Amino acid sequence: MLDLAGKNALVTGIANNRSIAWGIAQQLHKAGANLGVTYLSDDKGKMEKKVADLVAPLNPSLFLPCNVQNEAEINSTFATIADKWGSIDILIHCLAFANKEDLSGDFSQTSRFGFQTALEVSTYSLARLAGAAKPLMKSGGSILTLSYLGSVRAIPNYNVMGVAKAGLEASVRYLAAEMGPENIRVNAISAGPIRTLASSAVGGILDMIHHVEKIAPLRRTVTQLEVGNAAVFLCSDLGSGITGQVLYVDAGYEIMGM
Ligand code: 0WE
Repeated sequence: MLDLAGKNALVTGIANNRSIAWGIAQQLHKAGANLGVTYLSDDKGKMEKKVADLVAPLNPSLFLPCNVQNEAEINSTFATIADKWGSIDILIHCLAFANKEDLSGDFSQTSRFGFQTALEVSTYSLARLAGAAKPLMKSGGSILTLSYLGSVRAIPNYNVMGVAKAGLEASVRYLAAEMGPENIRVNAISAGPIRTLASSAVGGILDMIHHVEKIAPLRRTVTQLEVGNAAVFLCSDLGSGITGQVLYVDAGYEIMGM
C-alpha cells in the first residue's frame, strides 16, 4: 500500500541536495512513483543544469521550468503534463520566498511589496498550482505542501513568512474542503528546522537547530529523508483517510511547553 508504482508525481522546489523537496523526491522515487521535476529558471541556466544533474538518477520523465510568479510557465507546465502524462496523482509544493530584509527586525516594518512577494510565492502559489492540477487529477490525487511552526507561534525573525505559512495552512483546509468530493486530498507537513539553502541564508539558524536538539523529545532535528518518508505516507493509499491536516515532522518539538 506504500507502493506508488504507476503514480505520476510532480515535485516543485528542488534547489540543491539539501532541499526538503529533494528528500521527498528521492523517497517518492524509491516508492516507485514516476517523477516530474520543476525548477526555478534563471537567465544563465545554472539552476537548470544543477537540478538536472542532481535528479538524473531518479529518471524524471518531465523536467520543466516553473517560476510561480510567471503565469506562462505555470500554464505550460500543466499543458505539458496533460500532453505527456494525461493525468497527475501527486503534487508536491515545496516553495517559499520572502525578501531577506523582511526576515529580520520588526514585522511592523514589512513593506507592502515585501508582504505581497512573500504571500504570492509562498501562499498563493499553492492554490494556483492546485487549481491547475485539479482537472488532471482524474482518479483522485494527493497534494502536499511544506509549512513551519512560525505559522502558529511567533518565531524570532520569521516575521512575514509566519503570516505566509498561516495563510498556507488555511489554504490547505479550503483546498481540502473543495477537492475532497473529487477524492483529492490536501495536506501539509510542518517540518522542524533543517539546514537548507533557504534556512542557511538566515542569521542564527544554527542556534535554532541547537535549541531544538536540546528541547525536542527525540533530542535531535529531522532530516529531509524523514520528511520524505512522511510525504510518501500521506500521498500513498496509507494516507487515504487524511485530508486538510498539518502533520508535524519535527522530532516532537511542537508539543513542548517548557
Ligand atoms: O520557511 C523557511 C525558509 C523561508 C525563507 C528563507 C529565506 C532566506 C533567504 C524564505 N525566503 C528566504 N529568502 C531569502 O532571501 N524556513 C522554515 C527556514 C527558516 O527561515 C527562517 C527561520 C527558519 C527556521 C527565517 C527566520 C527565522 C527562522
